[in-house]
Amino acid sequence: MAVRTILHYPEPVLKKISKPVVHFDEALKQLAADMVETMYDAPGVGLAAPQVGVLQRVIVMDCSGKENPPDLIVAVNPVLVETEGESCEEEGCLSVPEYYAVVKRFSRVTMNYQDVDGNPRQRQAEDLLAVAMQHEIDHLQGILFVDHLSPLKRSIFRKKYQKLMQQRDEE
Ligand code: GNR
Ligand code: NI
Repeated sequence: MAVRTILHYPEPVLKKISKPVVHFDEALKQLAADMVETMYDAPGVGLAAPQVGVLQRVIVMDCSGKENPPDLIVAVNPVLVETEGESCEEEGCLSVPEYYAVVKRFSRVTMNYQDVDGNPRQRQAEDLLAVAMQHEIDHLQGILFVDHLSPLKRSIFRKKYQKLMQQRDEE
């Protein structure tokens, strides 16, 4: 297992559409294990394969928090099959460091997916886990949370982010 490097906006790979997984082999298990390690190391509540430069439909999540037992979900070829309600919560992204914004999402979702052995699975979620599922599945479509902002907020984001990255380079 290894912690992989997380790519940052505006890295072009983050805008690409990921391919369905067809081979449930050792390489997939290695990728999933590395993604889990990278997510916990960050730390983050989720991670999608394109964030480590792999354009395959694999996401990992754990929204259990520090106080509770772990609730690790490794989802291959995830799809939302039911969505309900509306929620507006502040989001961040490991690929967009130091920027946070409120995004409108579904409040409850049902996700169908496969485990690393290819077995079909289903998971219902609400609250943070529902948001994380939508955020991670977006990554597989090349969509970042900042793509959901209004044009005005996005242009403010771009300016702020440019400055932030300039500051980082100067340090
Ligand atoms: O760690 C993360 N936290 C988070 C908080 C609110 C909404 C979504 C997220 S996902 C993010 C990790 C990440 O970037 N996953 O792609
Ligand atoms: Ni993200």
